[in-house]
Formats: sequence, structure tokens, C-alpha cells
Amino acid sequence: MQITKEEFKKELEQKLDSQFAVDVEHASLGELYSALSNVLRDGYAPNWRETRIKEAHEGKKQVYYFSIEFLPGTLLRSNLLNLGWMDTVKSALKDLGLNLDDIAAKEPDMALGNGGLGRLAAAFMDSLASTGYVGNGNGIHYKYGLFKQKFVNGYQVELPNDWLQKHNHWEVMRDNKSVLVHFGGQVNLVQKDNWMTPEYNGGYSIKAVPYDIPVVGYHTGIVNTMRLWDAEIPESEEINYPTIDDRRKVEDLTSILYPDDSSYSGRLLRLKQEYFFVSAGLQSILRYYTKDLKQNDMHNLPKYVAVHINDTHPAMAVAELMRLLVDEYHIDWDEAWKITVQVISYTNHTIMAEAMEKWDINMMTQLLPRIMQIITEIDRRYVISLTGKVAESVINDTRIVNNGNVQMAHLAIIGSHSVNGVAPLHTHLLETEVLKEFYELYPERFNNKTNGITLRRWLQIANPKLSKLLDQTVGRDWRTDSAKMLLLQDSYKNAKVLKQINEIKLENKEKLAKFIKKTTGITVDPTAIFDVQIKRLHAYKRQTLKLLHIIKLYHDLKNGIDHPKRVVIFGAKAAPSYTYAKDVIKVINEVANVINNDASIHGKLKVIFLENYDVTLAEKIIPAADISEQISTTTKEASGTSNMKLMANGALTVATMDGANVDIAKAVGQDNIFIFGLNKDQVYDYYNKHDYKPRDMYNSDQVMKETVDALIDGSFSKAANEGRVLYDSFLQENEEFLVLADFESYLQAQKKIEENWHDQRSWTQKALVNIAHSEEFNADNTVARYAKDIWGLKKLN
Ligand code: 7GP
Repeated sequence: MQITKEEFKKELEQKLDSQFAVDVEHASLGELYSALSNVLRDGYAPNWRETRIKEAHEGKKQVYYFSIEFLPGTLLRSNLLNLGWMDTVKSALKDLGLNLDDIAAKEPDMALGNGGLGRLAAAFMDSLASTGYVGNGNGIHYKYGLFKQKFVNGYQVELPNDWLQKHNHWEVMRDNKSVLVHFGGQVNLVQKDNWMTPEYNGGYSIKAVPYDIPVVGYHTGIVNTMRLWDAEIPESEEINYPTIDDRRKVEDLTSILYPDDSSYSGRLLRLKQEYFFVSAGLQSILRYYTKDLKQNDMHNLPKYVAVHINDTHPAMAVAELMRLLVDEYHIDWDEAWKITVQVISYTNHTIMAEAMEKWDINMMTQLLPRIMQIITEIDRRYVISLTGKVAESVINDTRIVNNGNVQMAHLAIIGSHSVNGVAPLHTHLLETEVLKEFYELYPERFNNKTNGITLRRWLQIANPKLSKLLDQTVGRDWRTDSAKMLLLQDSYKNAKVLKQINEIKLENKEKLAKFIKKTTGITVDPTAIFDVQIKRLHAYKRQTLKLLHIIKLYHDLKNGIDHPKRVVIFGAKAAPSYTYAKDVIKVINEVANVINNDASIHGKLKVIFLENYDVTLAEKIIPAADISEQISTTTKEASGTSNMKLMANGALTVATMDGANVDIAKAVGQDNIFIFGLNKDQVYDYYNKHDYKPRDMYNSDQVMKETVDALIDGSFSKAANEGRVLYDSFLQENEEFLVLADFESYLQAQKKIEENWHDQRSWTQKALVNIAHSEEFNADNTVARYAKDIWGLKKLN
């Protein structure tokens, strides 16, 4: 539905009047946000309804993306953009003396995820709707999103992120679509009507209530649904929960998002959360299949339904689908297994060992007795199917139940027809190292699907000026057909275009500088190099290596060795229980304090650690970046996606040959990226030979020694203890992240960056090449590959 300016103004006035009894002139920004989002709802509601009718009518296969995390950020501007209302609304608001950005800033960031995995899930939702596929999200309606990060005396402090407090204007609660999820008790199998039927004794049910969030496609008229489940007490059981405290215990199930992206302690609540959204999701899928699509043959399920499990958190979908098929629909085990494997597919997002989920058998038996029985049976049959065919050690290494644990990755792989990694190097490592034995058993299941990003958000929303420049140089078509961005290369020698790219970057940097001033009180020079590292704080991502570079620059400046002006900008949350990561934050903050307040270096170096990195903050930082830091220990970063967002905005990448950096390097060519560090073979050599001796390096390299020593010699006295922790970690024999091994090579790369910075024309040309080639990482293309190779989807007519 399109809208004219005048129509929009009228609608907005009406909403303000009916919701708040105010007129435009007297409305607060919060009221304007609420009214504006309601006008938008009216705009897409018909499409949402029609999409559902069309889905049922055409009966095309649908994918359900099961993810314990979704990180959509804010939705006002992306809904405006995707609905095709952006320009009209911006200009109408201007007529009224209002600014869209001010109003949009009132929307809480929907941070129902930790990092890359959650953001990818949200990107896929947008891309499915924007390219014409029916794709549904299935997740948890957390009351509290990822914690709000504050710094107090340089330390990270975590505050609750009460994003729902002001109401989520987009969601619709659909009580009539609720389902019950059962926990606890005991299960006996009894013969009934010729069928082994489970009889449940005890335990309790929780009502799963869906909150549907619309996913508006970009100019497609399609509005898909992201369904997030909330926990309630079933009306029939209210009597068992007489006090508010009793109730809270149940409802706490969906209270908090686990603030950890690659390691966490096995907590019962987490296990409950996993089963809760998996069971609710599958039950609602089968209800739709039988009731709405009126299908009665479960054997046809794979023709209509694909269930994708985003990492192992939803891996219980394998057992739960078996339970539903066998227990509820009375399908023979073998048949049910075939159906399950055809329906389910799995993506792995990390090779970090501590992220490999396993659950204690006793815990699982107590909480989910029937699921544990089913998993045991899947495991038993798996072992039988391989006995005598492969070495016993292979069976032991790959079976689902071993050493008292359920191995979730094994369940996911054995129960899926497709297992994919998220960048070629990552997939290769899965095949040859991490999941080698599985790859030998099921080579046909393994495939790569390189990650992508929502270019629309990172260009059209976050960087409207650069988007306009693209319109002028390559034509507006790039907005729907990102391959057209490659045409920007025709302007490689066009002085006018290069000048415009520079001007836009400078404007974006000025804007960020203002934000930095406002939030930290620190003045930064917008003409300096803006050097950006934004991602979760993790040892393997090596914010520490950046820190060492900062210290080295500082020493140089103190010693009269000149460098171009630089502002280093960090954004990163540390998992609350990850003390090393929190120590890194403290040290960076104290190093920043010393440097930012040292008049003797004349403001040549500034270090800014912005609080509370989230999608909203990313939208401010990314358009203003000159340098994109992608400096993980090679082999450890599965893909990375901030690398893609930053290149799209014309930042030049300094990177190890890790994750998707490899693909970025290939796309832009060696001249347009700064590569350094150990390659994967060198890294594995160290790991296999156990002969990494950082202390020898330190003792034989004066610069390295001075730099590292600064952590313990009193230079940054307010972080003496934490500095010592970092110091010790770097020098530890066989230190896993090989920080010092890459130090020298990183300095060389940074030196090259400085040399290049002096030649602004060639710098901007490199930026131009990066912008052009970012089209390769459009999530629309990624999703198209999933749709074709894994899910077997067809677009809606
Ligand atoms: C991340 C990976 O670290 C990152 O390299 C990748 O780009 C992203 O997934 C999307 O594929 N992994 C996680 O966020 C994560 O939580 C633990 O992994 C399960």
C-alpha cells in the first residue's frame, strides 16, 4: 500500500489524537514514535494478512528458522524503507518541523541475541521476505534482552535491558495459537491399540504463547512472521501456582537471554528454554500443516516444511519431531526418521570447543524424560547401523550419548540432511578437523553457505548519503539488484565521485565525533583515521592485539616518532562470567584514559571505547569507519559479518586470512586490503607441534618487550592487576590465540595503512572498490543459496 504525504500527515494526526489526545505540535518524541509505528502497522497489515492467505493457498514449502537468538535492532526505519514509505514520510515529517531520526531514536533496540549468530538470523528473516520466500522465524520472547553495558571506573557493569517496558509496537500476541509444552515427571511406554504409547506420570505443562512480529519485505508486498514464544501458566493449572512467586518461577523461563555467545555453564533453565521454543515451534508447524493446509499424510511433510536449526541450541528439534511423529501421529520409527532427516538442516557457527553444547544425561532425564528416551533410541540405532562397518573409535567419537552426556552437535548432524559452515575456510575446517569423522560418514551432507548482511540496513538506513551517491553513479537499481554496485568501479578514476565519497565519509565522521563528545566528553578530530573494532569481546577476536598496537603507537609518539592522527574506536560486550574478557575491557579503558589525557602527544592518538555496543550503535559507527579491524587468530572466526558491513561503507580492512576475510580479500584483490599474520597451516602447525614459545619472541624483540611490559610497569597503574593477567596470558607457552606471534606482522600492516593514508586519492579508490564488491555479501544472495540447495523453496507468486 502506498501513501501520499498528505494522507500520511492526516493518519499521523489521527493516531496522535486517538492514542494520546495531543496534536503534532505538542506531542513528545515517544508519542510520535508510537503514533508513527501505528500508522505503519495499518500500512503493512493488509500485506501481512494476504501473505498468510497466499501461503496457505499456494501451499508452497516454507522454512522455519529456529534460533535461540534474533537481533533485529530497531524496526521503524527498516519497515518504512521496506514498505517504500521512507522518502514520503521523511519529507512529510520535515513539513511538520520534525526529524525522523529523532523519532526513531525512541525505539528500544530489540537485542534478543548476543552477536553474529543472532544478527545473521535477523538478516535472513529480512532477506527471505525481501526476495519473495515464505520464511518464518521461531524463537523466544525474552523479557530482558542482552544486558545493557555501562563502564564504571573502567569496569564493565551489566544492567538489565528492559526493552519491553515501553511495549513492542510491532508484535501481536496470538493467544489462540498457544500450545502446551510438557516438562518433568516420568514416562512409561505401554502397549495401546498396537502402539507403544507413552504414559506420563507427574510433571507439569507450560503454556507457550506466541508473539508474532511482522517481517516486511523490501518492495515485495510480502510480510512474513517471526514467532517468539512466551511462557505462561496454563489456565487449567493456575490453582497449582497460588502465589506471585510461584508464578514468577514459571514465567522466568523466558525472562532472560543467556548473555554468552560461545560458552556457558550448563544451566537447567537454558535447557528448559531450548526445549520450550523447539517444542512450541514444532507443535505449531504440525498444527498448521494439518489444520490450515489440511494435510493428513505426514510422509509429505518434507514437501511443505523445512526446519533449520541455527547452531545446536535448537538441536532437540530432531528428537521432538520424532516424538510428535511417533507418539502423536503414530508413524513407524523408521518412516518418522526419514521424514525428520529430510525436514531438518543445521548450521554450525563456531569451531570453539567450549561452544560445543552437551547436556548431562541425568539432567535431561529429569527434565525431559521422553526426549531422553528418544535420543537414547536414536543413538542406539545409530550405533547399530555402523557396527562392523567403521572403526569402533569412530562410532564412539560420533555417537550422540557418551560419557554421561548428550552431544548436541552430534544429534544435529545425525538428524539433518544438511550441515553447513558459514565461510569456505570454516566449512573446510569442519570437514577436515572439527567434524572430520562425520564428514567421512556423510560427505554429501556437508556444504558451505557464506554469510551475508542486510545491505539495505547498512547502506540505505545507516548511510543514506552514500546510497544516494550510488543512485547517481550506478542508477537506483542497485537497491534491488545489488550486483549493480559493481558498476561503481567505472568511477574508479572519476575525481568527482572520489571527492563525494570523501565528503560523505567526513560528514559521517563528524556526526560520530559529535556522538562521542556527547556520550564520553572526549573530543576527537574527524580528519583523523577512524580505526574501528566492533564485535563481542573474546580472546580469539584479539582486541588484545589492537591494544598492543595502541601502546606501541603511544610509545612512538612519546619518543618523537610521528604517526598520522588516529582515533581507535571499540565497541564490545563481554559475557558477564568471562573474566578474561572483562579484564581486557578494563585495561583498554585505563590505557585510553592515560593516552586521552596525555597532552604531550597533542591529541595524535585517541582511544574511545563506546558503551553498550548493539545494532543501533553499529549503525552510527560503521558509516564513519576508515579502518575495519578483523584480526582474529586464523581458524577461529567462523566468518565474521562486521567485516562485510564495514567494507560496504568504504572502510579498508586489516585482516588475518580467517573466516570471510579470505573471501573479502578475494573479492577486492590484495591491493585493496591489508592482510597479515599466520595462515591456517602455520596456526595448525603450532597447535599440532605444541611448540609455540611466546617468551622467546618477547625476549628477542625489543619493541615487543617494551610494548608488553607497559602492561605491568606502572604505565597504566589503574589496571595493574588486569594488565598482569593480560601480560601473563600473552607469554604463556602454547598460548592458544598466538597474539605475540602476529604482533610484528600486524605492525607492518599498520605501517602500510599509514603510508596509504597519505595518498588520499588512492585510499578513496580502495574504499570505492570495497563498496562495489560488498554486493557479494548481500544476505539476499546467501538466503537464495539456502533456499535452493538446502530448503528446496520456491518463491511466492
Ligand atoms: C558467530 C561467529 O563467531 C561469527 O564468525 C559468524 O559470522 C556468526 O556466528 C554468524 O555465522 N558465532 C556466534 O555468534 C555464536 O554464538 C556460538 O557461536 C554458538
